[in-house]
Amino acid sequence: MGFRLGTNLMLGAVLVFIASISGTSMAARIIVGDSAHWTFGFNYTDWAIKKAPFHQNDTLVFMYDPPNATTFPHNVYLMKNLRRFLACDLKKATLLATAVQGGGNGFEFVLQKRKPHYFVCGESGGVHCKVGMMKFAVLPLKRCHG
Ligand SMILES: *[C@@H]1O[C@H](CO)[C@@H](O)[C@H](O)[C@H]1NC(C)=O
Ligand SMILES: *[C@@H]1O[C@H](CO)[C@@H](O)[C@H](O)[C@H]1NC(C)=O
Ligand SMILES: *[C@@H]1O[C@H](CO)[C@@H](O)[C@H](O)[C@H]1NC(C)=O
Ligand SMILES: [Cu+2]
Repeated sequence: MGFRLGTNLMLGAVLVFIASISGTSMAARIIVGDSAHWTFGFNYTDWAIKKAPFHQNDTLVFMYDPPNATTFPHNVYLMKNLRRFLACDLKKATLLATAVQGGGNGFEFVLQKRKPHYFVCGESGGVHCKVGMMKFAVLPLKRCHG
């Protein structure tokens, strides 16, 4: 069995988002990881907690260089449910962006639905998710106008 790094914290992060109530009127373009971009070993749970709340129609931008001889490949998956997210189990996960789609201006994902979204990097059979902390949950909130 693999690591179960930060399982309770992941759940905690989800609850923090559910508890949040607030809103702004403009959809935001949010670079995942800010200047760290989408990379192995950055704590995306911590990042997401500090970045919350997210809102419906905000755009997440995943930036990662295409793989070459000296860099690791990354990708972006949307996990099926919380249980699979916590376990870094890629079964039935949806591939959103391949290893080459994070280049240039990055891969953009619009948070259209007000439901939990579980993002992970699926590289190395879940190792980037389990060991590299490349996983975070987002619950977009309703945007309040005025
Ligand atoms: C990642 O961030 C969370 C939330 O701030 C923190 O509780 C956790 O200890 C961090 N994980 C590691 C491995 O540092
Ligand atoms: C989100 O964007 C879509 C398409 O631009 C728009 O139809 C919808 O009203 C927007 N929803 C919110 C809550 O802003
Ligand atoms: C691999 O990609 C990195 C990041 O884009 C770049 O800094 C490096 O020069 C590249 N290495 C090679 C051998 O192309
Ligand atoms: Cu990765």
